[in-house]
Amino acid sequence: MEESLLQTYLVTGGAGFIGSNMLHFLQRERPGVRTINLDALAYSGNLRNLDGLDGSRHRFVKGDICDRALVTELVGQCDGVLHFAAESHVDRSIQDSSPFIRTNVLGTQVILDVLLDAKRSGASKRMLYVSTDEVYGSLPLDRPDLKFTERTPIDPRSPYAASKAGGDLLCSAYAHTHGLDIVTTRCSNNLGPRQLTEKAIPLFVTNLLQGKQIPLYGDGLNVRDWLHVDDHCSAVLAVMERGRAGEVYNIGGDNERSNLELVRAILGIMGHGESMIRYVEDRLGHDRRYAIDATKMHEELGWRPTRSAWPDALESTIRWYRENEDWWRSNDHAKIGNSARSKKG
Ligand code: NAD
Ligand code: TDX
Repeated sequence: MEESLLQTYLVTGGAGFIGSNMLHFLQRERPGVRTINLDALAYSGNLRNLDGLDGSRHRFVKGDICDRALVTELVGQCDGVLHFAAESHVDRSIQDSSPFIRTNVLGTQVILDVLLDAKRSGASKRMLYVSTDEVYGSLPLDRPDLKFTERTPIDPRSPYAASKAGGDLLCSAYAHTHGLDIVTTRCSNNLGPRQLTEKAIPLFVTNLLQGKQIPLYGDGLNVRDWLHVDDHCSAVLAVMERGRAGEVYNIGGDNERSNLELVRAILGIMGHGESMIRYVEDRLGHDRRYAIDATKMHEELGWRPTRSAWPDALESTIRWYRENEDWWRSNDHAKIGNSARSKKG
């Protein structure tokens, strides 16, 4: 897809963590692009995330991606779709998977059907589906040589990952069967501003800011591959503009840390000792290790992370939470990990 042909993107889930960072990123990097932001303002959506956007280039529409009439109307007004909207928290999917199936599978199907209608009427539009590395399942700790590539078989292990894999597979099926112009990204764990306090890093940091302990699941040795959200956004833009139709692109920062290493780094930066760690009952089915091989992004699209250097990315993220207490206090209702788990031993 030619960059110059894209005038307006429909961004779903733009009031959430990554979607809102994408909107800010687009305004900085692509002044000619306009955005329509379709977001249901679920518990995870926050209009404050849109503060600072230039309203002449951004329009917010409160609505559900499962609302076919609304999606049809908005797809009619755009040149391409960046599909971020989702139920995104693994622990919530363990408590109740219904909203995950509805939004992540059925909502994605609605958008695909609307794009199919548009194509049949002669208006083919590209969609980028924001998938996740979690669709690949889990890697063992004793095989550091193994990483997920785009050819690794899908093997989701949480209801969240299964619902994302459902959307992901529907995208590839519609691309194959109907020739829809779909590109898919599978990114590793993001950190950065405006992430909800239910997720590990904001939860840990804001707990410390309130003098509370960090709830660390299990033995703390599970490994995640951390990427700054701005690097995720630059990768999404590269794939949207230059990715090949029907292809999947892995996105990651080669930045693997065990949760214990992550927690120790946070404690060090924030000036606390290990007494602030509270080992708690493990997450059910807790995936041991995620690690992304992003060679295809490097070699085919020339993309490289520029904001994910460690510990700078962690330090700047912690600084954001220190400086935006109003924001995270207004999101505190989202925390579930802390209260839902009992102390171990
Ligand atoms: P988030 O939970 O912060 O935001 C999700 C947004 O989607 C919210 O604004 C919410 O209101 C909106 N939404 C939910 N259901 C909706 C519906 N039915 N209709 C319209 N809007 C709806 O999530 P996030 O962390 O920003 O993740 C964004 C996307 O990136 C998701 O698809 C997620 O699977 C994917 N992803 C996230 C990460 C990560 O580390 N957070 C990593 C890889 C991929
Ligand atoms: O209280 C906690 N204690 C803890 O030890 C929480 C909330 C998490 N953890 C651990 C679980 C994980 O190993 O920290 C790690 C990160 O947890 P989350 O922030 O919940 O992320 P994760 O489950 O890895 O999934 C994230 O990355 C992939 C996003 O939430 C997904 O949306 C994305 O697809």
